[in-house]
Amino acid sequence: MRLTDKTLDKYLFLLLILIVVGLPIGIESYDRYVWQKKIPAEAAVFTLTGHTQRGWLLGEVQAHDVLSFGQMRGSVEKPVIEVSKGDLVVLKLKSSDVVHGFSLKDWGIIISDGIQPGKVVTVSFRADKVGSFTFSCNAICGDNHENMKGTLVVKA
Ligand SMILES: [Cu+2]
Repeated sequence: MRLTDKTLDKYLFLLLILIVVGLPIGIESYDRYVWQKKIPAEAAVFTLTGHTQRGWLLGEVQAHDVLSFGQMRGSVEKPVIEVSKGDLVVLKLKSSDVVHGFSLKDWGIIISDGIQPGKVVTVSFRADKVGSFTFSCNAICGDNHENMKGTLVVKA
């Protein structure tokens, strides 16, 4: 059987649809599958997404959000994460653009090999100290690198 150009087009189109729809679903469920197994239910989980202009964005950031963030130059987010003493804190670190880094020195957490776009780096620690602690990006990622900071508040 010979494929006519039209049939071939149809198959390629179908294949394209499969990839466009299937890939995000696949990544999403893989992400959920992997981390749900490792993160205990009682953990305080936060997602931080690095952005060269906007700093650390708290929460899940979708691609279309990042696009509009890109146009809003100048305003840098400095998120504050609040937990209670004794909490198991899990941070899911992501990047929306370039390679970022992460450090929370008070717990000796330093990501040395970077947070690659499209990957998730997870760190966890027990909030056993009360106070305000600064976390930052430790990979030179752009003009706003110095502003790429946030605060972890541990309440008694
Ligand atoms: Cu950075």
